[in-house]
Amino acid sequence: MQKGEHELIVVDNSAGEWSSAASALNWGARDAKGDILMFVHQDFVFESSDWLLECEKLLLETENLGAAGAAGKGEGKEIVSNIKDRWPIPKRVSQSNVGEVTRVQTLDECLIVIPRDVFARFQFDEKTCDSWHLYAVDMSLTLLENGLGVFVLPLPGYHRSNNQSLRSGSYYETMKRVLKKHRESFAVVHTTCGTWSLRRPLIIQRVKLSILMGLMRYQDRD
Ligand SMILES: [Mn+2]
Repeated sequence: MQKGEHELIVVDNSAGEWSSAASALNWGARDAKGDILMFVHQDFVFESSDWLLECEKLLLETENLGAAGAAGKGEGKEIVSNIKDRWPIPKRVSQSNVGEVTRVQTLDECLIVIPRDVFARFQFDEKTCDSWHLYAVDMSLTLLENGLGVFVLPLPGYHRSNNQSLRSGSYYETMKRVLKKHRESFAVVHTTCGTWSLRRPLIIQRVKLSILMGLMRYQDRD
């Protein structure tokens, strides 16, 4: 159980009521009462009981806050995060440790925190992100375009996920629309699932990435 005042809103899509994460999460936020909104996957584990308190403290110290998350990617080589993923054997998503609130370009979807007043101006884009992917990436880019900062929090956690999204066709369909939407503002988009150029056709980049993933899978068997 988490310490600190909070309200839990469970968005249950087991009956298929929503056709996208963006629409489900926008619905969930509609009646939320807090000043800070946290959108978190059902398979994300807070590994300490004061996670929310720590998070709130860090957010209050962060100036020009647009959004914050548990994992993100900027221009650096590695993913910025202190969390682990993979199931059933956890693995750190990054080799280096984050010691402070760190600026990134985009956040991973596993956890994204947005102040209520920011969310009043920018909801998740249900048209661009009409699948289950990239809604936090798109939100991050929109916030940057509007002069707000996007940050990773130096907090631990465990995302019990095996990152299957890169193998789905809807991921690339959504990515195509995200890149098109933001192509005036960014030459390159860095995500926790890879870096994408807005100037080269996506299909070429997709082939390259597939080859890379094939090699990684091969190495994993060692
Ligand atoms: Mn997940």
